[in-house]
Amino acid sequence: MTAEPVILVETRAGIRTLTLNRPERLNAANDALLLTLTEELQKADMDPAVRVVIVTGAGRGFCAGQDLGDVSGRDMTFTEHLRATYNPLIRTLRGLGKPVITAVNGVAAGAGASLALAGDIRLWAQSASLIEVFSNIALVPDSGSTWFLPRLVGIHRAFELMALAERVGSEDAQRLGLCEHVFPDETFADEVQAYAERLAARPAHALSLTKQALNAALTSTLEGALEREAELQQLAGSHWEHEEGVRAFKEKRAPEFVREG
Ligand code: LHQ
Repeated sequence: MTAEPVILVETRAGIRTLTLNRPERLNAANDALLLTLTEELQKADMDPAVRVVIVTGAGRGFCAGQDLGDVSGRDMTFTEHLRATYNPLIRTLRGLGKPVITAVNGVAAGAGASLALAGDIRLWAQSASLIEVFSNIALVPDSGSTWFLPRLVGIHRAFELMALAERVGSEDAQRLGLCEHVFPDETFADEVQAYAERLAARPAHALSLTKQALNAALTSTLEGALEREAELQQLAGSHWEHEEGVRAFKEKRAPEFVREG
C-alpha cells in the first residue's frame, strides 16, 4: 500500500492547487509536508502553464502548525529546524513570480497562521479561523508571523493576538485585514477557483513585477520605492502585455493577456 501524498497537486485552467493533506491532524506540518510544499511551489513557478497558485488544506483544517507529535527526539535545534523547513517555505511563497492565494478552509494555527497570512491574496471560508497559538506552548511566533501581523493590524493588536492566542473568526479577520474575502463553506472551493481564474486572466508579467515592487517597498524608503518603480516600469512597458493593453483600450475591447506557448 502506498502512503497518501502529503501535498495533493491539481492543475485546472492555469491554476495549480496545492492541498496540504494530513486532514486527521488538521494538516499539522511535518518535514515532508513542508519540504514537498516548498518544492511544489518552485515547480509551479517554473511551469509556464501555471498562472496562479492556490494553497489550501484537506478536510476541516487549513494547517495546525508544527505537528507536535513529530518534534521529540530531533537532532536539530529549533533554529536549525526553522532555517531548514519553515523559512525556505515562506521565502519561496513570498518570492514566487506568480500570485499565490492562500485559501483558508478551516483553522490556521501557529506556523499555519503564518502560512495563511503569507498569501498574496487570502480567501477564507466562513468557518475558518486563525490562532497565533505559539504562546499556548510558550514559543515565539515564527514563520513570518512577527513580520506579517504588525503590518496588518499594528504592533499592539499583534501582541495581544500573540499573547492571548485567541481564535479570530472570519468576520473579525476580514475587519482586521487578515483576509480579502470570505465565502460560504458550501461553495468555498468553487469561489476560490473562480477568483483564481479571474486573477489568471490578468497580465502575468506585470503582476509578477508588481509583487516584486510591493515586497521590496515594505522594507524600503519612499525614495527607494520611487526609483524601483521607475526601473520596473521600464520592464513592464517594454513587454507585449503593455502593448496589448493599450491596443485593447484604443479598440474599445477587453485585453487578451493569455497567450499560448
Ligand atoms: C495536531 C495538531 C498539531 C499534531 C491538531 N500537531 N496534532 C516551529 C518549529 C519547531 C517547533 C515548534 O513549532 C514551530 C511552529 C509552530 O507551529 S508552533 C504551534 C504548533 N501548533 C499548535 O500548538 C496547535 C495545536 N493544536 C491546537 O491548538 C488545536 O488542535 C487547534 C486550535 C488547531 C484546533 O482545535 P480543534 O478544532 O478543537 O481540533 P482538535 O484539537 O480536536 O484537533 C483535531 C486533531 O488534530 C486532534 O487529534 P485527535 O487524534 O485527538 O483527533 C489533534 O491532536 C490533532 N492536531 N493540531 N499541531
